Amino acid sequence: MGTRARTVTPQAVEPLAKRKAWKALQVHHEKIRPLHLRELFAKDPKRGERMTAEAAGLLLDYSKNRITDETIRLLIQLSEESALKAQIEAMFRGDKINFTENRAVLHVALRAPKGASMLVDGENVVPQVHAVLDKMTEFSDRVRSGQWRGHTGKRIRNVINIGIGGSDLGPVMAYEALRHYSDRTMNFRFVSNVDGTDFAEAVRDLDAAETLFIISSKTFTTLETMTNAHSARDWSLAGLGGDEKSVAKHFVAVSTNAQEVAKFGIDTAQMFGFWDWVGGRYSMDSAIGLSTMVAVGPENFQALLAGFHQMDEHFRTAPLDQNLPVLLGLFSIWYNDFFGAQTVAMLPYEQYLKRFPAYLQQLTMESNGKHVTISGSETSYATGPVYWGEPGTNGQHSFYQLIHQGTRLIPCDFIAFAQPLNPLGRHHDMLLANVFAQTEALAFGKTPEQVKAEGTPDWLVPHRVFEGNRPSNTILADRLTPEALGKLVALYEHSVFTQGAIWQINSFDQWGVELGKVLAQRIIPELESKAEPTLRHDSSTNNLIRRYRRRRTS
Ligand code: G6Q
Repeated sequence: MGTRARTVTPQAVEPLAKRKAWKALQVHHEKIRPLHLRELFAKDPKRGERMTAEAAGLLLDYSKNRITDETIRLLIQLSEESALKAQIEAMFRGDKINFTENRAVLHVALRAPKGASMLVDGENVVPQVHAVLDKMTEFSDRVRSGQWRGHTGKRIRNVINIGIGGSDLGPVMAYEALRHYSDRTMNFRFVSNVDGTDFAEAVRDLDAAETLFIISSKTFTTLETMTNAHSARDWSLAGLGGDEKSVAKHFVAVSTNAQEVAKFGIDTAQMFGFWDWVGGRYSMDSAIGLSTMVAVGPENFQALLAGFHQMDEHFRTAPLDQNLPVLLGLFSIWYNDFFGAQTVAMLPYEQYLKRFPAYLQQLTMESNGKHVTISGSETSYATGPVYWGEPGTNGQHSFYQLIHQGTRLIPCDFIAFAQPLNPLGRHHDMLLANVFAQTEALAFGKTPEQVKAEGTPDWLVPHRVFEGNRPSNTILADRLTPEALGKLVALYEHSVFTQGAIWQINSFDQWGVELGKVLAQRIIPELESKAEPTLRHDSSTNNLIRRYRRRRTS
């Protein structure tokens, strides 16, 4: 207990719900709840200009939130009473804030510039980070230039990343997000699911002689990844005449576990390392990003890291009330804990960000899906909301109906860019017009008077009224560059940190995931055994297993 408290700061152990600002926010919420954004905007003509913050080229417009200056003041006070600044410093200092696993949380070191110093157990880890980056750069250059050849001498045209969770979602999201910058003469695919369809579809039209696999697994023991990796090995060997020597030309590994990598048959000289102070969902800018670097090239990868770093510096140094990740985190707490909102919608108006909501789902929900505080007691308040979303404008033609006229409050984050990567006639103006129109409609709605004035018959009026007062943030950047992507991801990483720090939970472990990793292992032998197994599960599970055994194809 004593050690835990020391790693997190003494203030953080005072129960959240007992803090002055928390209680004041409860009272304040009663005043704010009946206020409509229409009134708030009418009273303050400059609200839309005033309630914005800008950092590293990202503009956050938070004026369409159900807040006043007093709300901001109290939320900032809450972060001060939660010792947020001290907790940020503890992370950057390399304290073991992931105390349930006794680990530092230092993904910020992955993007620290050469020459910087960040310590884990007294050792500066930045040189190690750059040594791996140099190795990745050399490898990427060789693959991209065609110098790295496959077993038969053919050039590598296809790169398949095999990984799952944090070893997949970041690489897929980043590849899709930065596709515009990728080498179009190469194919990049991502296999994660243990469902054989994922692997089968990924390789069905490929030539093994031109295909390189990156096996990405921090532990190198994850069931799905190891199963897919073995199937990849079989497929590759079958396509290359069964010569074991070919493995060296067609497989590399990204892992912290050299022993398991060697056991699999990959020379550890072809292993790209990272460290236990990098959590899976915070690892897309470590060697886990090797496929990203091969796709977009080392320079673009460096730009991505530079973007991350700029947001890190902003988070570490900017005053709390102008700090983008802090503000985003505080608004999430405001809706989650005071308005009782259960979800947040992530709505990027940028087709290249189509996997961004899925990526953020893991980042936010695996980090803050906790109900026990750092002192081991149950929280008396709600923690991590459900994150979900789709790119705009597609979502507008499906689930936005519920956001506009349903019974739930769903705060939304809209993300948009001023410049298109694929200029095409009027498309971009139309896209952005939709962003602005949606946030406007959500905030201001449409009154019965307005609906009537349009000539709507009385009986139809209630159906066509939009009550409005539905909050949103708008994040506007100039252009989706590698640098901008780094800033955006870091923005959400640190917003997650802010929320976890205030909720007094450990955002950096994932015991729920660990459980899943062991549960299936018990059932696999029961499915595979030739003889009828003695089943000791509940009657439902026993029954399902028996039926599966009877009905399966082999
Ligand atoms: C992320 C989680 C989890 C993890 C995967 C893959 O924070 O820990 O999603 O990334 O379970 O783990 P390996 O990289 O060890 O295969």
